[in-house]
This record gives sequence, structure tokens and C-alpha cells, in this order.
Amino acid sequence: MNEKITSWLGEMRELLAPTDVIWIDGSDEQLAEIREESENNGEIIRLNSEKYPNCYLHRTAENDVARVEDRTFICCENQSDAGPTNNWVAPAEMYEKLRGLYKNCMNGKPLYVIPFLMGPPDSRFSKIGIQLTDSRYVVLNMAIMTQVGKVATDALGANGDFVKCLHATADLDPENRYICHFPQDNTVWSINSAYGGNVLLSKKCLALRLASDMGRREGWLAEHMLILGLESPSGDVHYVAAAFPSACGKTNLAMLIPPVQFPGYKVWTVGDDIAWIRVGADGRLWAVNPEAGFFGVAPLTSKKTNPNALASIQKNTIFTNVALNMDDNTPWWEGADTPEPENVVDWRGNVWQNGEHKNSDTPLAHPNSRFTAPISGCPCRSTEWANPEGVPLSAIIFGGRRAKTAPLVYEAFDWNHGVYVGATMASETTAAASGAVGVVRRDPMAMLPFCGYNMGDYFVHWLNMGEKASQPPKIFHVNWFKKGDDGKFLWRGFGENLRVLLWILDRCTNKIGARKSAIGFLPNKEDINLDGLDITETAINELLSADVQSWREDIAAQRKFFEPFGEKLPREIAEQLNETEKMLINSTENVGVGFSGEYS
Ligand code: OXD
Ligand code: MN
Repeated sequence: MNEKITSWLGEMRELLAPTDVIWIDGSDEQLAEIREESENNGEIIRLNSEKYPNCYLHRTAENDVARVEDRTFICCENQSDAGPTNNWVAPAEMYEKLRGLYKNCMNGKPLYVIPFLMGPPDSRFSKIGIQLTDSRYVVLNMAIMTQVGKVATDALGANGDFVKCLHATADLDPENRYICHFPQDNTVWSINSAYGGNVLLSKKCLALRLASDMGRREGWLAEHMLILGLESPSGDVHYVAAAFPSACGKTNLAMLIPPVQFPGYKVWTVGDDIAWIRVGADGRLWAVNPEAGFFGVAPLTSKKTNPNALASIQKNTIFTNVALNMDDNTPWWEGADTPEPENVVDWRGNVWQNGEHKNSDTPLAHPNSRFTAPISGCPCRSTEWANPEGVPLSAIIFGGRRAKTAPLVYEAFDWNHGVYVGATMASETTAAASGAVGVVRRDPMAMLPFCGYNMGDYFVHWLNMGEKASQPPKIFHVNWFKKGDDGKFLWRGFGENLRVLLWILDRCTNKIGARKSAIGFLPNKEDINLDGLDITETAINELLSADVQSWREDIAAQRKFFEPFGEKLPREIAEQLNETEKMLINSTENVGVGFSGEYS
């Protein structure tokens, strides 16, 4: 037994006072037993075993349905190390407050100990954590999202280090809900929530917030990125990583099915949410997905939007806060392929019969309802998912949800400009975090809620990674969400996004040219394959251009966002901003930054 575990566990037992300690060994038998207990206690509901074998539904408390950024803290010694974008409390003060809340909170309940491995076994990328929890739902989810039990304890050995993760459901008091990170102690403490993003501590807490800080110290990156492999008809596979804010389509892009006009192309999913990225011996950047499952947004998942995700969630899946079709005991959500059920239980547990819900305008599934499904069930899973070396990246893509400002795609001039493009990313907010939906907020590299240290230092680290990599990937920005004056999306998205990926890869392999503009290289229209796509000339012109006036307004917003970083904002980023502003001043209103007018 690893002594570090014994002494930590002893201390935690004394604090939490559980009745019992149960070690998760990862065996099918043990997990089956826990599922049965959860079912008997009403924590999970078994779904139709023929249509959805080994699938369950869970409902969280009504006030506990999303990540709580205002209750999430980085507790390092100096506030300046957490930076202006993180909530901060000194570690001693936070530990003391939380100890009070944890004291005896597992009285009458067992404590589950979950050793978990993130990343392929025997890989320089991998990290080990141990999560303590009083929630069987958390145990079952962790067993999908990570590799739990023996595989982790074997990797840990007698002396290995691990991240200490503590979660307690306590009484779900939102006023005392805390998600706290202690980077100097490799520790996460979470209390009074049972929603995935707050309690599956492997995910946002370890694999992003703590790992980003470890990555800075150890010379690698932990990013909020999907990883996919794009295979061409000749069999070559190129890998790209893409960062979009939560609920902006990372899972859909990672599992894309090419349109019929592109026979022989295939997309292979390496990961849909997190990438750990290191410089390889060849000077390229190599990436692994540290997770073993998907914790995806259910609403709008359908045969049309993401058939691969749909196939992945037909078995061995836990659904959270979706609706339940009472007629056949199957899950349902807005945007599903089947019509709204007549007899249905909504995500809150309210029963609606004989179609009576159809007069209501509240959704049946929560907009942030989720599925937890193992990557092993994904039909387009990449064989490289478990490669201990990871996959080499040809491109990094940043993206957001912008109705107006950003074009469909553009390429950064070079690495440093790409870091500036990532640092100035912005997106309209979604339901994945509590708070208003649809408000534009700046979200550098989609890491605003997940960077575990000062974001000014994070930008420096990104710039340094470009120096360390002699063959860094090219950097791009995409926006699938641009709207026309009629308020409708200009681009169909989903499978059609392959056309943009192909332009990106053609740029990476130097097959085509592009037009230099103030914001980056924009595509020549004829270089994006639009075969068989029903799109007007006006729409494509609008998609491939950017409006100077709204971009100038954006520059002002970027400056404002950077202000609180003060001295920490790297000079290179400030220079890129000034340079872009200068180029925008020289662009005339009519020409636009790209080619408005060019094709009219
Ligand atoms: C997620 C998120 O759950 O980003 O992946 O909120
Ligand atoms: Mn995410």
C-alpha cells in the first residue's frame, strides 16, 4: 500500500466520519453491485433494457444543473498567481472554512475511494488521481470517464504521486457550494453539488485547472480541446485539435460524418473535450485525450446532428436531467429524432400525460442535460486513442459562437499571431455554466473557466510552447454560427464543416494560397469545396468576410478585457493587438477586412 494514500485517507476519514470505506477496484461485478444499490435507492432509474441496455437516468437537484463558476476558486498563496479571471481565497482560509463544512458530513454513509488513471497506461502524458466521494452516481460516472481501480493503483505503485480529490454531496446547499483547487497541494475539494462538471473531479478540476498549472511547470499544455483524425481517400490521417467554449459543438465536430460529396473521407475521434499536448522529439506538438468517455450535452443530439454520438449512447450510458418517455421507458430531449412523447416525466420529475406538456413552453429536458458514455462504444473512435505517444497535430483551431463578427474561417499569420487569436476569442454564453445565456463574453482559448493560474502567464506559456516546437501546427479560427441580416445561420454546419477542415488541411500542406487581411489569411472562395451545397453567393461572400466596423468595436472590447492583466499581459500579445488595429484603420469600410465586394 502506498503510504501517501494511507495517511491522507486516515486524515479524511477522521474529518468525514463515514460508516465504511469502499475501494473501487474497477471490476464489472463491483460496478454492477453499485448500480443495483443506486437503483434500489432511487438514485438512478434503469431505462428500457432492450432499447437501451445498461443505461440509466439520474436527476440532479433543480438548483444544481451546471458548473458554478462563481463558486469555483483557485487557492494558491498569492492572489496574483490566480490572476484577474479566477476567484481566489488564500489556502489556509479556504481549508479552514471547508473543513467546517466537511466535518462529519458522511455520517451514516460509506466513503468510496476511486483511484483513477488519466491518459494511456505507461505514457509520459498520464496522471493519476484518487477521488473520495459519498455519491454512487459519481462512482458510476467516474468509471465511464476515466480508467478506475487496479489499472490506476498498478500505475501508482508504492511511491507514486497522485492528485487528492475530495467530493461530498453534503446537503447540496447552494450558498455553501464550493469547487476549490489547491495547486500547491495537488488537491481539489468540492462540496454541496452533485452536477457532473462540479463533481467528476477528473474532468475540469484535474485535467484542466490543475493540469494547466502542472503543464506550465513541466512544459506542456492542458487544453479545452477536442482531438480528431481526418482520413483522406488515400488513407493519410491528419490530426487537429480544436478549442470551443462549452456547448459550442466540440462533440459534434469530433464525430463528424462527411457529406455524401466526399466519399473516402473519414473522421476518427480521439477526444471531445480535453487535450494534453507536449512537444515531441520531432519538434511537432503531440496530443492525448486523458479521458475515457464523453460527458456530452444531450439536447439537439440526433441522427441529423451527430449520428455517431447517438450510436455511442445506446448502451452503457448514464443520462442526467433528460426527460423520460413513460410509454417505453426511454430517454428524450428537445431536438431528438422522435416527436415529443405524450406521456412523459420532465427533468424535474414532473409527470405530464396525454400530451398535456405540449401547451407548456418549458423544456422537458434541461438545456444542459447530459449523457455519460464510454469512448469504447463510439463507432468512430480512433485506434490512436490509447497510443502512449499521442497523435501529432497538423492544426490547432480556435472557435466561438459569434452571430456577427467572425468569418467562417481564417488562418493566423504565424504562431504568435495565433496565440493572439486564441487569447482574444469570444463567444455567446450557453447553458453549460449557470448565468445568462447568449451574452458575448471573451473566453481565451475556451479556457476562461478552466485556466488554473494567471491567464497572463498562460499566454506567456503558449508563446513559449511555440518557441520550443520547431514544427508547430498552424493556427486557425472558425465560426459556424455567423448569422445573416434575417437572423438565420448562414452556414449549415455539422457534416458540412468537413469542407472547412479540408481547407485548413490544404493550407497546412501548402496546397493552396489565401488572401491576407487585417485579421489573418482568409480563403479564396474557390478553394473551399462547395460541391452539392445549397448556398447562395451572398451567403458565402458574407461568411468569408468580416465587417470592419464590428471588428473595430471588438478591438476596443479586447483592450478592455486585457486591462486587468496589467504587467502580466505579454508584450507580444499587446503588439499583435496594436498591429491588428493599425491594419483595420487602413482597411476601408467598403472592402471589409476580407473580400466584401470582391465577389459581388
Ligand atoms: C463540459 C463543459 O462539460 O465544458 O465539457 O462544461
Ligand atoms: Mn468542456
